[in-house]
This record gives sequence, C-alpha cells and structure tokens, in this order.
Amino acid sequence: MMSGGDWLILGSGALGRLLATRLSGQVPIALVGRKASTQPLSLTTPEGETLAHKVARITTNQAPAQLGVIHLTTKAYAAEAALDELAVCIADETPLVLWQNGYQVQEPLTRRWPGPVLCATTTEGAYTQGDDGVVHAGHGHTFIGHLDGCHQDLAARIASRLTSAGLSAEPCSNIRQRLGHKLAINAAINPLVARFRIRNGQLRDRPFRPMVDAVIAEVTAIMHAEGIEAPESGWSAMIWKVIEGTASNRASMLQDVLANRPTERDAILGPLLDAAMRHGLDVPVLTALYRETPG
Ligand code: KPL
Repeated sequence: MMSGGDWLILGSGALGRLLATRLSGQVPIALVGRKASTQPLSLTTPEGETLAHKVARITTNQAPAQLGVIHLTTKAYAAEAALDELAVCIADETPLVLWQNGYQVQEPLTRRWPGPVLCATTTEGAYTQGDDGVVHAGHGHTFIGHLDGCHQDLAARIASRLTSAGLSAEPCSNIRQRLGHKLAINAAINPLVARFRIRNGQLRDRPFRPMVDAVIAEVTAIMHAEGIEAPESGWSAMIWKVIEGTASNRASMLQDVLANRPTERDAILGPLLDAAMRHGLDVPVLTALYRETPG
C-alpha cells in the first residue's frame, strides 16, 4: 500500500521503467502505465547484469490521493493528457518533475500545475525490452530545477534520492539553460537520424556532416537571441561530442519512426521555430527539417 511520501512514475516507457527499477527498494514507488501488471520489471545494467524488481504497476485510477512526488516520464506529446487524467485522483499541490525532451510542456505545466514543478534533463541512456524490461544502456547525469530557480531544496532532495539509486543527479539553479543545451543536441541529431534512418555516429560522415553543421548554425543563432548561455565548450563542440559519445545509438526519434509511433518533432523543433519567428530570424534549414520529419 502506498502512503503520502511515495513517488509515482507516470509513463512506463524506457525512462519510467529505468526510474522505477533503480528506485525500487530506495523509496516506495508505483509505476503508472496503460495496463496494471503483477509481473516484476527486469533491469539490465550497463555492466550487463539483469535483475528482477518487484514494482507496483498500476493504472491511473489506482493512484493514491496523497503522494510525495510525481515523475512525469511520458513522451512530450502525451504529457498533458496523462497528467490531466491523473489530476482528478490526486492532491492538487503534489510536486511534479517533468522529464520530457524538448521545450513544449515545461513552460505551460509550470504555470498551470498548482504544486511545485521541477524540470529534469538527463543523459541516461535506456530502452525498453518487451513488456516488462528495460536496458540501462549507459550511465549519464541528470540536472533538476525549477524554471524560475526556486524550490532548490526540493530539487536537492530529489537529486540526492536519484543519486543514491545509481542515477547521478544534481539540483540546478538554471535549468532553462540546461534544457536549452539538451534541446540543441536533440534538434541537431534526432530529426536527421530519423529521416535518414541512421545511427547517431553516421552523422559524422558525408553527406550528413554539413547538414548537422547547418542545423547547429541556426540553433546557435536562436539560442543567442533567446539569451541561453552557450555551453563552456561552445554549441558545436558540445553537440559533436554527444554524437561521438552516442555513435552506436539509435536515437529516440529514430526508434519512434521505426515503431510507427508519433515523434517528438513538435516538442523539439516547434519551440525553436517559434523562437526564430519571435526574433525575426530566418531558419530555412530548421523549417525544411520540420516539414520533412514525421510528426
Ligand atoms: O537524447 C537523445 C535521444 O536519442 O533522444 C540523444 C542524445 C540524441 C542520444 O541518442
């Protein structure tokens, strides 16, 4: 039975399962998915060990009213509907952590959810395996913070729990900047690899390399206009480093395309195109990429 301090993970994709399996035994948790299940979840670690974890797997209407934290781990396009369905069952002021890629839901949910809303951005690599498994493909790092820089204590408490569970995390007073960095990475990699059905590392080769550079040039101009501080190494070096580090990955958008699922095109390219329009920037490469990427 869950009690008031429990964590609810809403969304049973790769990230939801990763959080659920890593956190099980550390904090009372439940994973909300489309179907309830009594099957344990299996976690395959980056070190190659596979372990079964007994996790409460419930549906929205089984969620208890009093919760410590909700981790929203659905894809960006499904986030608001999933939360609205849950909202009728739970206390208004429950803290929320948003784990979505892009920058589509962070601002509106921060403004409309009655409780504190933190945003998380992570480089943990994970993919689902069957109905009950998750492969933690590579260790990463997670930043957590409020868009306005407040609720640092809450962010620190959650980050510390995640770190104890083997998911290295830290509170962040400028999460908008971190989200901007991840958005730039996803914009430069995901639509191109999804369109050409290639692994991330193939972007280093012709004819793709100049396409990535062209996206980076437009994204850099948008980030500058938005006042998002560049990473220490610069935009281009940061993005090429991620391409190098994830060379053998099939990016999430490619996995969505291959599985005939909707993609996060609108969450990733939409906010960049909106920002370009607001600042009167001409972005032909991003505009064409948006048109050519399945939604
Ligand atoms: O975040 C990713 C994704 O696949 O969505 C990258 C960093 C591109 C790794 O594949």
